[in-house]
Parts: sequence; C-alpha cells; structure tokens
Amino acid sequence: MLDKNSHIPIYIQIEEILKRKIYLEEYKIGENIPSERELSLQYDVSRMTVRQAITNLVNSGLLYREKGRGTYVANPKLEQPLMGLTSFTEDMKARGMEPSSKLIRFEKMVPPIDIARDLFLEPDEEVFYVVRIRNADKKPMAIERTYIPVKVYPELDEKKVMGSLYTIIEAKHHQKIGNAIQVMEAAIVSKEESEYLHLSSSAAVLIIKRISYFVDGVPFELVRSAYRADRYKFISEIQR
Ligand code: 16G
Repeated sequence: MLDKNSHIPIYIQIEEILKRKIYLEEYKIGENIPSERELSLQYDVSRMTVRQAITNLVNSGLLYREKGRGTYVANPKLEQPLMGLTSFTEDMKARGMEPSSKLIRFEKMVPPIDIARDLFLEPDEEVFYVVRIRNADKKPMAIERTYIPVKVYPELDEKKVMGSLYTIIEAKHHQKIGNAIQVMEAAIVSKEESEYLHLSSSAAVLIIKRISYFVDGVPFELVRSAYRADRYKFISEIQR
C-alpha cells in the first residue's frame, strides 16, 4: 500500500509495489505491466513518479521497455559462476538452454603486439581471429572476439567454429585445458555491439578478457567478450 505521509519517496514505494508483483508472479515473465497512465490513475500519483519507478526497475533488469508497445517483465538474469573454467556451450546446456553461434568474422592474421605477447607468440606469428555472437535459445547474449594461435589448430575453419571451440581443441590435442586468467570491466556498448546484441546505444555491457592455457601452461586462446549487462550477473563465492 502506498503511504503518502511516509518519508520514503513515492516513486520508491511504487517501485517496491511493482517489484513485489513481479516476485509474486502477479506480473509474469514476458507479460506487459499496466501502462504509466493506468498506474498513475490506480495509485493516484503523477506519471512522472510512475516513470521514475519503472526506469529504476528497467535499470536493474526486472523490466524492459519496447518502443511503442509498453513495459514487460524481463527474464531473470543468467547467473554465471566465476569459478569453473567452462565453455559457453557447457554453460548453456547446464541451464537447459540451446547454445548457438552466428559467425561475424573468421580470418587469419598477425595479431596486435599486445595480443601476441599475451599468447607467447613471436611478433609475426599468425592467429585465427574469430568473432562470434553467442546465443542462448536463439537470443544474443554475448559477442566473443577470439584469437587462437594458428599453430594450436591449423585446420580450424569457418564450419568448426560454429560448434564448441573447447570441445574440438581438447579433442585435437588430447591435452586438457588447464586454467585461465580473466579480467572484467564495465563499458557502454559500441555501435557494432549494440546492433549485434539488440541493445540501445547507451546500454551497458560487461567486458571479460580471458586468456586460457593448456595444463602445460601454453596459452591457446585470448578472448574479449562483451556480455549483455541486462541478461547476466556474475557470481563468485569467496572464503576468508
Ligand atoms: C566462454 C569463454 C570463452 C571461450 C568460450 C568457448 C568467457 C568469458 N569466455 O564463452 O573464452 O572461448 O567459452 O565456448 O567465459 P565454446 O566451446 O562453446 O566455443
């Protein structure tokens, strides 16, 4: 119930009321919630106040707006553990979702010097540069820009990268993937990313750089991924 005498701002109270309805599934995932006009009449508050409450819920990923159509209840964000060294394919299958990829680029090239260094390559050694949109149940989740030393997998081609890279690399090398170092940071989408990920030009993404190594310490990939911040949250368990 709204309490207009409370010290809690009205838009926060409306936000809380809407949030409860989402958690109690009165408003269901994928369904649209009442319009700003309806809510402002229902709670006898201004449309500005309702809009502020809805914007907060959009920003926290519980709702999303569709231009000209209204506001909908979003799917809960995918919770990605930051512990095991897993592949996108494994992560999606573990959630009962169907992974797929859209190939944007596949080329052989001499990588930028910083990437060559991270992959322990000589300055003129070549890599495959692969850009893939990774989908879960056909919806874009992330864009991955992957550098793989040609010597790691000389027969790599456009067909092979449509499936799981980790599966084919491990099968070829009879050598296990060992560990990886990851660095995460926040960013606003680039124009290209916003188009591929179906995001607005001001949306946030989580950038992860991963360098992965075989058990013998040889690096086999450097990946820069941009994950949709509205669809992902990353979780780690820490111990004292
Ligand atoms: C994950 C990895 C990526 C790896 C890919 C392999 C992160 C940040 N990235 O998306 O480094 O190349 O899995 O997936 O987790 P695949 O075996 O399905 O091709």
